[in-house]
Amino acid sequence: MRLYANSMSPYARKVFVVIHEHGLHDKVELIDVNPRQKPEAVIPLNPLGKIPFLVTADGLTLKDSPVIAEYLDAEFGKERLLPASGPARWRALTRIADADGIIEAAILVRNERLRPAAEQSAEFIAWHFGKVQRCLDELERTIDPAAPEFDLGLVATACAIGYTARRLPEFEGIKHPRLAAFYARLLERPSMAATEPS
Ligand SMILES: N[C@@H](CCC(=O)N[C@@H](CS)C(=O)NCC(=O)O)C(=O)O
Repeated sequence: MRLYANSMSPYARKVFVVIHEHGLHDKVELIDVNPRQKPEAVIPLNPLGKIPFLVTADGLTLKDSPVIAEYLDAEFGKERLLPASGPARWRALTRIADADGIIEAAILVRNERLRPAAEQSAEFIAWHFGKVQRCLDELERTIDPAAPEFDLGLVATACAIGYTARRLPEFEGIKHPRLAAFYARLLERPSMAATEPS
């Protein structure tokens, strides 16, 4: 299989964790690509121009990090990281949706801030920043940093926390104490430590 991704992508990090957890390095070849810098490597296979996407051994092109992560987990994992059914599955999927929403809003804020100052919209930044802030505040209230669970929902949550801490100065150093403890706990997992962008 070929995984088109980028080692800095917070979405792809979920997929990297699944690969690590299930020992799939021999099965998945990483094509490290930045779609904006090398669109010709991405667009013919994925017209959306986004990474990650996975070309399977059967020639299927799977897109969207939750889909790819679930595919690798369901097809190749022994102990599932995404529960197959029941409340634990719906909780994990909702955590993934929230985490990806945090990342999406954080990317929009960051990209807007990278534009020339005179062209930036303070309203746009505030709207998307508010999403990140509220979701992190909610996580701070609800997450149990000491709970011993580990599933794809929590991996996604940690990927979002790690991304906001790296890319939005307001959250650098992980300002929420329970989230900091949670992130530190997940980093004890070799798959999380190995996939932390440098
Ligand atoms: N929902 C997608 C989002 C993927 C995504 O936006 N990836 C970014 C890289 S982190 C990208 O490819 N951006 C280029 C673009 O949107 O044109 C997923 O979870 O895989």
